[in-house]
Amino acid sequence: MRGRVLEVLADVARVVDATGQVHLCQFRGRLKRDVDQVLAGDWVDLAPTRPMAMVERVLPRQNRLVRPPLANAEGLLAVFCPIQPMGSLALLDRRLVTAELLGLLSAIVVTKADLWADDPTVWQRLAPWRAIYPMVAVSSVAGDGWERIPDMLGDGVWVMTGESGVGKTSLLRRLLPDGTGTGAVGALSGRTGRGRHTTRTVALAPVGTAWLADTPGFTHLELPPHDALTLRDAFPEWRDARCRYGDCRHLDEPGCVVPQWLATGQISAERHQHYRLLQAEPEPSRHRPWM
Ligand SMILES: Nc1nc2c(ncn2[C@@H]2O[C@H](COP(=O)(O)OP(=O)(O)OP(=O)(O)O)[C@@H](O)[C@H]2O)c(=O)[nH]1
Ligand SMILES: [Mg+2]
Ligand SMILES: [Zn+2]
Repeated sequence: MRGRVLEVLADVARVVDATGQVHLCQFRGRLKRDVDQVLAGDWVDLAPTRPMAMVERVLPRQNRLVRPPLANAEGLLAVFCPIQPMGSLALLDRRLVTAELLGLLSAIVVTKADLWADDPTVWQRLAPWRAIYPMVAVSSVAGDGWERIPDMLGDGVWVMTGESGVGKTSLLRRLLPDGTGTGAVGALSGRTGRGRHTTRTVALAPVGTAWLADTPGFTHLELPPHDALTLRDAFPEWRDARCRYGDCRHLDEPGCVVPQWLATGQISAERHQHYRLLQAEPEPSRHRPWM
Protein backbone atom coordinates (compact mmCIF):
# COMPACT_ATOMS: atom_id res chain seq x y z
CA MET A 1 0.00 0.00 0.00
CA ARG A 2 1.21 3.48 -0.91
CA GLY A 3 0.96 6.39 1.50
CA ARG A 4 2.13 9.92 2.26
CA VAL A 5 3.80 10.65 5.59
CA LEU A 6 1.97 13.42 7.44
CA GLU A 7 4.12 13.53 10.55
CA VAL A 8 7.02 11.68 12.13
CA LEU A 9 6.97 11.34 15.91
CA ALA A 10 10.02 9.68 17.46
CA ASP A 11 9.64 6.13 16.17
CA VAL A 12 6.19 6.19 14.63
CA ALA A 13 4.73 8.05 11.67
CA ARG A 14 1.24 9.13 10.73
CA VAL A 15 0.68 8.09 7.12
CA VAL A 16 -2.36 8.77 4.93
CA ASP A 17 -3.31 6.24 2.27
CA ALA A 18 -5.01 6.84 -1.07
CA THR A 19 -8.46 6.52 0.49
CA GLY A 20 -7.70 9.23 3.03
CA GLN A 21 -7.39 6.87 5.95
CA VAL A 22 -4.61 7.75 8.40
CA HIS A 23 -2.43 4.96 9.80
CA LEU A 24 -0.07 5.07 12.74
CA CYS A 25 2.99 3.19 11.51
CA GLN A 26 6.26 1.76 12.77
CA PHE A 27 9.44 1.65 10.71
CA ARG A 28 11.11 -1.39 9.21
CA GLY A 29 14.47 -2.08 10.87
CA ARG A 30 17.03 -0.07 8.95
CA LEU A 31 14.73 2.95 8.59
CA LYS A 32 14.81 3.38 12.36
CA ARG A 33 18.48 4.18 12.59
CA ASP A 34 18.45 7.61 11.04
CA VAL A 35 15.64 10.04 11.82
CA ASP A 36 16.01 11.78 8.46
CA GLN A 37 15.25 8.61 6.56
CA VAL A 38 11.54 9.21 6.91
CA LEU A 39 10.23 12.77 6.70
CA ALA A 40 6.84 14.41 6.55
CA GLY A 41 5.93 14.63 2.88
CA ASP A 42 7.61 11.35 1.98
CA TRP A 43 5.81 8.81 -0.16
CA VAL A 44 6.19 5.37 1.40
CA ASP A 45 5.19 1.75 0.92
CA LEU A 46 3.30 0.30 3.86
CA ALA A 47 2.85 -3.27 4.97
CA PRO A 48 -0.47 -3.89 6.75
CA THR A 49 1.12 -5.54 9.79
CA ARG A 50 -0.70 -5.67 13.15
CA PRO A 51 -1.23 -4.03 15.52
CA MET A 52 0.56 -1.26 13.63
CA ALA A 53 1.24 -0.93 9.93
CA MET A 54 4.91 -0.84 8.94
CA VAL A 55 6.77 1.65 6.74
CA GLU A 56 8.69 -0.69 4.42
CA ARG A 57 10.39 1.72 2.08
CA VAL A 58 10.69 5.42 1.29
CA LEU A 59 10.21 6.32 -2.37
CA PRO A 60 12.77 8.57 -4.06
CA ARG A 61 12.35 12.23 -3.09
CA GLN A 62 11.86 15.17 -5.43
CA ASN A 63 13.39 17.50 -2.89
CA ARG A 64 14.09 17.88 0.78
CA LEU A 65 13.88 21.00 2.90
CA VAL A 66 16.04 21.30 5.96
CA ARG A 67 13.98 23.84 7.81
CA PRO A 68 11.34 22.64 8.28
CA PRO A 69 12.43 19.03 7.65
CA LEU A 70 10.09 18.15 4.83
CA ALA A 71 10.21 16.03 1.69
CA ASN A 72 8.59 16.63 -1.69
CA ALA A 73 7.44 20.19 -1.03
CA GLU A 74 5.76 21.81 -4.00
CA GLY A 75 5.12 25.34 -2.83
CA LEU A 76 5.93 28.01 -0.33
CA LEU A 77 3.10 30.08 1.10
CA ALA A 78 4.59 33.38 2.21
CA VAL A 79 2.47 34.89 4.96
CA PHE A 80 2.75 38.64 5.26
CA CYS A 81 1.13 40.97 7.78
CA PRO A 82 1.00 44.67 6.84
CA ILE A 83 -0.05 45.85 10.32
CA GLN A 84 0.34 44.80 13.97
CA PRO A 85 3.09 43.76 13.54
CA MET A 86 4.07 45.56 10.33
CA GLY A 87 5.94 42.99 8.29
CA SER A 88 9.17 43.50 6.41
CA LEU A 89 8.84 43.46 2.63
CA ALA A 90 12.56 42.71 2.44
CA LEU A 91 11.94 39.53 4.40
CA LEU A 92 8.96 38.75 2.19
CA ASP A 93 11.22 38.98 -0.86
CA ARG A 94 13.76 36.81 0.89
CA ARG A 95 11.14 34.11 1.31
CA LEU A 96 9.95 34.42 -2.29
CA VAL A 97 13.53 34.22 -3.55
CA THR A 98 14.14 31.18 -1.37
CA ALA A 99 11.16 29.50 -3.03
CA GLU A 100 12.54 30.31 -6.49
CA LEU A 101 16.01 29.05 -5.63
CA LEU A 102 14.54 25.81 -4.34
CA GLY A 103 12.35 25.41 -7.40
CA LEU A 104 9.12 25.76 -5.42
CA LEU A 105 5.91 27.50 -6.41
CA SER A 106 5.05 30.52 -4.31
CA ALA A 107 2.01 32.52 -3.26
CA ILE A 108 1.38 35.30 -0.76
CA VAL A 109 -1.24 35.49 1.96
CA VAL A 110 -1.75 38.96 3.45
CA THR A 111 -3.18 38.58 6.93
CA LYS A 112 -5.27 40.56 9.44
CA ALA A 113 -7.41 42.18 6.76
CA ASP A 114 -9.88 43.15 9.49
CA LEU A 115 -7.27 45.65 10.73
CA TRP A 116 -6.49 47.34 7.41
CA ALA A 117 -9.44 46.71 5.08
CA ASP A 118 -10.25 50.45 5.08
CA ASP A 119 -6.71 51.51 4.29
CA PRO A 120 -6.09 51.69 0.51
CA THR A 121 -2.38 52.38 1.01
CA VAL A 122 -1.86 48.74 2.02
CA TRP A 123 -2.93 47.50 -1.41
CA GLN A 124 -0.93 50.25 -3.10
CA ARG A 125 2.19 49.23 -1.26
CA LEU A 126 1.67 45.58 -2.20
CA ALA A 127 0.86 46.26 -5.85
CA PRO A 128 4.30 45.19 -7.18
CA TRP A 129 3.98 41.83 -5.44
CA ARG A 130 0.37 41.39 -6.50
CA ALA A 131 1.43 41.87 -10.13
CA ILE A 132 3.84 38.93 -9.91
CA TYR A 133 2.59 36.43 -7.32
CA PRO A 134 -0.80 34.91 -6.55
CA MET A 135 -2.02 36.90 -3.57
CA VAL A 136 -4.98 36.63 -1.27
CA ALA A 137 -5.98 38.77 1.72
CA VAL A 138 -7.44 37.01 4.73
CA SER A 139 -8.77 37.71 8.16
CA SER A 140 -8.81 34.89 10.63
CA VAL A 141 -10.96 37.07 12.90
CA ALA A 142 -13.62 38.12 10.39
CA GLY A 143 -13.20 34.85 8.52
CA ASP A 144 -12.69 36.46 5.11
CA GLY A 145 -10.56 35.34 2.21
CA TRP A 146 -9.34 32.00 3.49
CA GLU A 147 -11.80 30.06 1.32
CA ARG A 148 -9.74 31.07 -1.73
CA ILE A 149 -6.63 29.37 -0.41
CA PRO A 150 -7.36 25.69 -1.19
CA ASP A 151 -7.72 26.54 -4.89
CA MET A 152 -4.47 28.45 -4.81
CA LEU A 153 -2.62 25.43 -3.41
CA GLY A 154 -3.87 22.73 -5.76
CA ASP A 155 -2.92 19.29 -4.47
CA GLY A 156 0.73 19.50 -3.45
CA VAL A 157 2.58 19.93 -0.17
CA TRP A 158 3.02 23.59 0.79
CA VAL A 159 5.04 25.08 3.57
CA MET A 160 3.84 28.21 5.29
CA THR A 161 6.49 30.72 6.30
CA GLY A 162 6.30 34.23 7.71
CA GLU A 163 7.49 36.35 10.57
CA SER A 164 6.39 35.54 14.09
CA GLY A 165 2.92 36.80 14.94
CA VAL A 166 1.69 37.31 11.38
CA GLY A 167 -1.11 34.81 11.90
CA LYS A 168 0.09 31.58 10.30
CA THR A 169 -1.24 29.24 12.96
CA SER A 170 -4.51 31.19 13.22
CA LEU A 171 -4.98 30.85 9.47
CA LEU A 172 -4.26 27.14 9.52
CA ARG A 173 -6.83 26.62 12.25
CA ARG A 174 -9.36 28.43 10.05
CA LEU A 175 -8.50 26.26 7.08
CA LEU A 176 -8.80 22.93 8.82
CA PRO A 177 -11.97 20.92 8.73
CA ASP A 178 -13.73 21.34 12.09
CA GLY A 179 -11.93 19.86 15.01
CA THR A 180 -9.25 17.93 13.12
CA GLY A 181 -6.34 20.17 13.79
CA THR A 182 -6.48 21.70 17.21
CA GLY A 183 -4.12 19.22 18.83
CA ALA A 184 -1.74 18.85 15.92
CA VAL A 185 -1.55 22.56 15.15
CA GLY A 186 -0.79 23.43 18.74
CA ALA A 187 2.17 21.10 18.69
CA LEU A 188 3.68 22.66 15.60
CA SER A 189 4.65 26.04 16.70
CA GLY A 190 5.19 26.85 20.28
CA ARG A 191 6.99 29.55 22.14
CA THR A 192 9.18 29.13 25.16
CA GLY A 193 10.24 32.29 26.86
CA ARG A 194 11.03 35.33 24.79
CA GLY A 195 10.38 34.70 21.16
CA ARG A 196 12.22 31.40 21.26
CA HIS A 197 10.50 28.72 19.31
CA THR A 198 10.42 25.02 19.65
CA THR A 199 9.44 22.96 16.67
CA ARG A 200 9.91 19.32 17.38
CA THR A 201 7.87 17.97 14.55
CA VAL A 202 6.45 19.23 11.32
CA ALA A 203 2.96 18.01 10.45
CA LEU A 204 1.01 18.22 7.22
CA ALA A 205 -2.55 19.41 7.65
CA PRO A 206 -5.23 18.85 5.00
CA VAL A 207 -6.32 22.02 3.17
CA GLY A 208 -8.68 21.12 0.36
CA THR A 209 -6.71 18.62 -1.70
CA ALA A 210 -3.37 20.14 -0.63
CA TRP A 211 -1.24 19.60 2.46
CA LEU A 212 0.01 22.53 4.45
CA ALA A 213 2.82 22.64 7.01
CA ASP A 214 2.94 25.34 9.66
CA THR A 215 6.34 26.65 10.78
CA PRO A 216 7.39 29.00 13.56
CA GLY A 217 8.44 32.50 12.51
CA PHE A 218 12.13 32.09 11.83
CA THR A 219 14.06 35.32 12.20
CA HIS A 220 17.24 34.13 10.55
CA LEU A 221 16.65 32.91 7.07
CA GLU A 222 19.75 31.99 5.10
CA LEU A 223 19.29 31.74 1.36
CA PRO A 224 19.94 28.36 -0.25
CA PRO A 225 23.26 28.11 -2.11
CA HIS A 226 23.14 30.02 -5.40
CA ASP A 227 25.29 32.03 -7.77
CA ALA A 228 24.78 35.64 -8.84
CA LEU A 229 22.89 34.83 -12.04
CA THR A 230 20.55 32.34 -10.37
CA LEU A 231 19.74 35.01 -7.83
CA ARG A 232 19.13 37.48 -10.65
CA ASP A 233 16.72 35.04 -12.28
CA ALA A 234 14.82 34.52 -9.04
CA PHE A 235 13.13 37.87 -9.76
CA PRO A 236 10.56 37.24 -12.50
CA GLU A 237 10.21 40.90 -13.48
CA TRP A 238 13.55 41.11 -15.29
CA ARG A 239 13.84 37.60 -16.61
CA ASP A 240 13.34 38.77 -20.18
CA ALA A 241 15.58 41.84 -19.89
CA ARG A 242 17.92 42.02 -22.91
CA CYS A 243 20.89 44.02 -21.71
CA ARG A 244 24.16 44.57 -23.57
CA TYR A 245 25.81 41.70 -21.72
CA GLY A 246 24.08 38.36 -21.29
CA ASP A 247 25.48 37.98 -17.81
CA CYS A 248 24.28 41.44 -16.75
CA ARG A 249 23.19 41.35 -13.13
CA HIS A 250 21.26 44.62 -13.50
CA LEU A 251 23.47 46.31 -10.93
CA ASP A 252 24.86 49.41 -12.66
CA GLU A 253 26.48 47.56 -15.58
CA PRO A 254 26.83 49.49 -18.86
CA GLY A 255 24.03 48.78 -21.34
CA CYS A 256 21.63 47.51 -18.66
CA VAL A 257 17.97 48.12 -19.48
CA VAL A 258 16.70 47.80 -15.92
CA PRO A 259 17.45 51.41 -14.85
CA GLN A 260 15.03 52.62 -17.55
CA TRP A 261 12.36 50.25 -16.30
CA LEU A 262 12.94 51.54 -12.79
CA ALA A 263 12.73 55.15 -13.98
CA THR A 264 9.36 54.56 -15.65
CA GLY A 265 8.04 52.63 -12.65
CA GLN A 266 7.49 49.56 -14.80
CA ILE A 267 9.22 47.52 -12.13
CA SER A 268 9.42 48.17 -8.41
CA ALA A 269 12.35 50.14 -7.06
CA GLU A 270 11.73 48.58 -3.66
CA ARG A 271 12.10 45.04 -5.03
CA HIS A 272 15.20 46.06 -6.93
CA GLN A 273 16.68 47.50 -3.72
CA HIS A 274 15.98 44.19 -1.93
CA TYR A 275 17.63 42.40 -4.83
CA ARG A 276 20.69 44.62 -4.58
CA LEU A 277 21.01 43.84 -0.88
CA LEU A 278 20.68 40.10 -1.48
CA GLN A 279 23.40 40.24 -4.14
CA ALA A 280 25.68 42.04 -1.67
CA GLU A 281 25.34 39.36 1.01
CA PRO A 282 28.19 36.94 1.62
CA GLU A 283 27.82 33.52 0.03
CA PRO A 284 25.53 31.26 2.03
CA SER A 285 27.30 28.42 3.79
CA ARG A 286 27.54 25.35 1.63
CA HIS A 287 27.63 22.82 4.40
CA ARG A 288 23.94 23.09 5.13
CA PRO A 289 22.10 21.30 2.32
CA TRP A 290 18.68 22.71 1.60
CA MET A 291 17.57 19.91 -0.60
N1 LIG B 1 -6.89 41.15 14.20
C1 LIG B 1 -6.42 39.97 13.81
N2 LIG B 1 -5.55 39.30 14.60
C2 LIG B 1 -5.08 38.11 14.18
C3 LIG B 1 -5.47 37.56 12.94
N3 LIG B 1 -4.83 36.38 12.77
C4 LIG B 1 -4.07 36.21 13.88
N4 LIG B 1 -4.23 37.25 14.73
C5 LIG B 1 -3.55 37.43 16.02
O1 LIG B 1 -2.15 37.56 15.84
C6 LIG B 1 -1.43 36.89 16.86
C7 LIG B 1 -0.45 35.91 16.29
O2 LIG B 1 -1.15 34.89 15.59
P1 LIG B 1 -0.50 33.46 15.29
O3 LIG B 1 -1.46 32.74 14.42
O4 LIG B 1 -0.09 32.79 16.54
O5 LIG B 1 0.79 33.90 14.49
P2 LIG B 1 1.96 32.96 13.91
O6 LIG B 1 2.29 33.50 12.57
O7 LIG B 1 1.54 31.54 13.97
O8 LIG B 1 3.18 33.26 14.90
P3 LIG B 1 4.45 32.30 15.25
O9 LIG B 1 3.93 30.93 15.50
O10 LIG B 1 5.07 32.96 16.41
O11 LIG B 1 5.36 32.36 14.05
C8 LIG B 1 -2.48 36.23 17.76
O12 LIG B 1 -2.69 37.08 18.87
C9 LIG B 1 -3.71 36.19 16.88
O13 LIG B 1 -4.91 36.23 17.63
C10 LIG B 1 -6.39 38.28 12.12
O14 LIG B 1 -6.79 37.89 11.02
N5 LIG B 1 -6.84 39.47 12.61
MG1 LIG C 1 2.41 29.88 14.82
ZN1 LIG D 1 20.89 44.45 -16.95
